[in-house]
Amino acid sequence: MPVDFSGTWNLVSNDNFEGYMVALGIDFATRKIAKMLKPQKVIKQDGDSFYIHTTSTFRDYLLEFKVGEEFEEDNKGLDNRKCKSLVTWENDKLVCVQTGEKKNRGWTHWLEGDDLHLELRCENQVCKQVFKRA
Ligand code: VL7
Repeated sequence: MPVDFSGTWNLVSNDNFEGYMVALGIDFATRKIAKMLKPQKVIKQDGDSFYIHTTSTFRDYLLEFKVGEEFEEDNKGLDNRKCKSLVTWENDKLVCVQTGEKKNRGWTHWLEGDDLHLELRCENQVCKQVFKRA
């Protein structure tokens, strides 16, 4: 059975989100609000087609892609930098490389038990998020 990330997921831990946001150049006032948030992710997966909607009381972000197909990402409402993104499978992990102005930018999703894990990377910063099913 291939891995299926579909579902509604609530953030339960968020390690070094501050460092990740600093690396992205997010201003102090925005960081202060952003780090209080408990975002929810709604993921719809149909084979290699993904819809990932991250929502919060402050901002939300929608990403749709197919694994193996590079796309333009605008990061609207986040750092607003454009990049070229490519998501691939590495075994059962979903790995995104975001090529652009920021070095070493990307993220990895995987399932562990019934939890959804997300590692967000930018430059020398790694943020680790864990989500539980709503
Ligand atoms: C998306 C936030 C910090 C700006 C607001 C914070 C709003 C809720 O890209 C992401 O996930 C991938 C993988 O699931 C799918 O797009 C992470 C949150 C990153 C970066 C920037 C702070 C302002 C948080 C949208």
